[in-house]
Amino acid sequence: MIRRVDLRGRVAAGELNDLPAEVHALVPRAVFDVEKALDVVRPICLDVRHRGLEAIREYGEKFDQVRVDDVRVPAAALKTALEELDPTVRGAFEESIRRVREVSQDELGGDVASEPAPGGRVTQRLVPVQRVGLYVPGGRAPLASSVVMNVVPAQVAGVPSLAVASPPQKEFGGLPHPTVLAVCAMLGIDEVYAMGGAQAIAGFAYGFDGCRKVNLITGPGNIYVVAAKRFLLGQVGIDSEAGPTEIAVLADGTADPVHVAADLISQAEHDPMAASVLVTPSESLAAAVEAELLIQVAKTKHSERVTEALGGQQSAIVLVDDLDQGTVLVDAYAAEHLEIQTEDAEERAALINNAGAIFVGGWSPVSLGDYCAGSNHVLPTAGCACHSSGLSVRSFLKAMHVVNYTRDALREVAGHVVALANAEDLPAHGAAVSARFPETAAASGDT
Ligand code: HSO
Ligand code: ZN
Repeated sequence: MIRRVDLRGRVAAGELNDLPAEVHALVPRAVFDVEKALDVVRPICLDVRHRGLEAIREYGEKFDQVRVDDVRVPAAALKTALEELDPTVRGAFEESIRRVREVSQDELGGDVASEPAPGGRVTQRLVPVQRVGLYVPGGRAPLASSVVMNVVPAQVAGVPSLAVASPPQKEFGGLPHPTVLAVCAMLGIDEVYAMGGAQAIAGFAYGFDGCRKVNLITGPGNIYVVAAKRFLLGQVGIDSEAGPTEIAVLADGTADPVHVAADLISQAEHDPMAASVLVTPSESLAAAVEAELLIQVAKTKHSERVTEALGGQQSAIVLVDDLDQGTVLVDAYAAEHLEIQTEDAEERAALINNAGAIFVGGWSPVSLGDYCAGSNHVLPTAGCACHSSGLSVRSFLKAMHVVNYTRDALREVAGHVVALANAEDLPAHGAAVSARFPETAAASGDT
């Protein structure tokens, strides 16, 4: 079901720092060949650039098997979707939205004003990106919760113009999934497009008849969506690349094997390429989780997909000498989601530098974070957590320095500017300052 990697006795304590190099060989990630997908998406993106809406329609027909003449979802369809949303689901979305909004507001921060010299002011102003395109995948299950995770932080950041794209679904007459539409309506988003895949990303990046180009595209997607974002980077801003989902669990003998197994299965449910990794020094926990997996996988709805994910090379139970070695290992692995289910979970979480998000203790499972913790579920995968952050209100804000010096403050530092300009053989830079002080010959630096 899930393979074991036994690391016990293989790494001396003093060699812990070399462990990261081994980790990727021990637990190789699923092959997610974005480079290869680039060959497929490049012509699609260029075609959308040249032929716009008609190209989007044609690719929709080809890949989503449905011809959509009106790519812009009519307001009436959004209204109907909300009216028809199950009240229990609506209540759950409302709570999810409330929590993500509260966390986003707390994280908002504000402008930072400094005065590094008297009369010399530098203010860092936070400015929202002016127009954002949010992508919501269709795929196996419509991830309507991703609408919340993208839209709410963008709204809290103050983004004035937001558009959503989601693939047209044949069974819904060429509209995106009704739950996606209902959540858009709940959040007051009225600009929604029935378009998916690389053609949707290119449509947002270049704009097309009826849709203004956006400045930033966020949201997860399949390998073609990821490749299109990579291809269009520069033309448009993007969030970090999202590959197949990952969960790593660092656990000791105090963890409940029933819960650990359930959590490993929960993320395996997304994708046959999903990675579920348990790292533990406890032989008895490893054995109990293996037994539990057999019981729970047999009963779970998507058991075929889960079995494939757990059986893949990207998933494993890794036995380590002790929790310190396990901590180094999970930190090097830089999982999208890291659960820490140990007696000292909080202290251990503080030692982690690399993870998309950390879930501390036995009562903070990843699926809580997927929907209702208030945290964001759009997180860096494939080890990108060592350099990138998950989506948050900050993803939608740009920091802009505003420089405002008085005459005296400029005169005070003029000599330094001139000296540095001359040192770089850029005397015109210095002259732009000294020209303002003709009376101070010394400040010109070229006497
Ligand atoms: N675990 C996924 C997000 C998600 N789960 C959406 C359920 N719905 C990636 O973080
Ligand atoms: Zn999930």
